[in-house]
Amino acid sequence: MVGRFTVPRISPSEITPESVYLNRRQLMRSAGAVLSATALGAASSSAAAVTGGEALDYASARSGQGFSTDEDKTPLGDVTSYNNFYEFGTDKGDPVDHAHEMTTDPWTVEVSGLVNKPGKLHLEDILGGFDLQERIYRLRCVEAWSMVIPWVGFPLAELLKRFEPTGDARFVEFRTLYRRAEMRGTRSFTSIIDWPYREGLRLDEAMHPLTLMAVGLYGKTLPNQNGAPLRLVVPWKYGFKSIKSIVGIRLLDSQPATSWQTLAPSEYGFYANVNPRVDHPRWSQKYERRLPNSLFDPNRIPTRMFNGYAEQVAHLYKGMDLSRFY
Ligand SMILES: Nc1nc2c(c(=O)[nH]1)N[C@H]1C(S)=C(S)[C@@H](COP(=O)(O)O)O[C@H]1N2
Ligand SMILES: [Mo]
Repeated sequence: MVGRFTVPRISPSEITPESVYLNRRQLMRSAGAVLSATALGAASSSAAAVTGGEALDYASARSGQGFSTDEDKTPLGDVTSYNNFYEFGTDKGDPVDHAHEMTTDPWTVEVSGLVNKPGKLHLEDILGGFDLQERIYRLRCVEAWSMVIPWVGFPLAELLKRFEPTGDARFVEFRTLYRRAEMRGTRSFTSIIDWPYREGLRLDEAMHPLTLMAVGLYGKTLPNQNGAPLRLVVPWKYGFKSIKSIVGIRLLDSQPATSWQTLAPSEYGFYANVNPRVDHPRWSQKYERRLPNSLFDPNRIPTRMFNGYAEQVAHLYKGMDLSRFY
């Protein structure tokens, strides 16, 4: 149920390479930058390396210039040691200590629901089958801290198109791996989430050119604590929407239940767009703590509407009351 707001319908004919290309051109025009059209060859040739357990080198991923911020990047050490990944515990340091217990090879993502061609993708297909780009995005957690992370990935739209969403598809649901033996946080009696972790997007949000499937960061394979081998990155929404270690993607005609919204609907909405004007009951959202920071240098900066991506995404929410659809 989405109340008064009418969810835009996207017909399959609109989900064509051409429309994605046009969206991309619009985005680049608004960002005033030109995306390099250099094709990437390295991804497919190095796919074998991942099955061998070696760290991939994505140094040759073309840069998604029109999509990237030039703000100072958060150092790799902070990006990989200050994490939220409740499957491994609730402390920020738990994922770096325990996420290595998760095996990510082999890895399969099942795409189902309202698609003409349901099926499975293996990690090799993903790494070899998409043109990888570097995107330097801001990540804003609802807990009022933020980072700037250089991701390596590809637009989610390119993956969805291959499975051909039907005309009835209006939402996308994502599901994280749930493997109790390898995820100590899911075995904990203090665990509050009804596993597996689930998230969702409206189909037009999922098809937006900023919405990324990340397979790496800082030019290398995604560390387990950051959601290996592939995770969603939706930079204009609070971090909890950017679901990690995805094994299932389902196209639906109605809004899916998501983990945090189910747990505390008054605190976490389905949309979860970064919005300094709508406070969380426990955290003001007007400012954020940009990592790295310290007690003496809190690095507190104002939070921007849609996390600074308003120009690209505000049109998606035209006519919606964002204090109601938080
Ligand atoms: N499966 C899963 N995905 C998740 C989470 C989680 O606990 N489990 N935490 C979310 C939250 S709250 C944030 S802020 C980001 C953090 O991503 P990072 O650790 O790579 O910075 O991951 C999101 N994705
Ligand atoms: Mo978060």
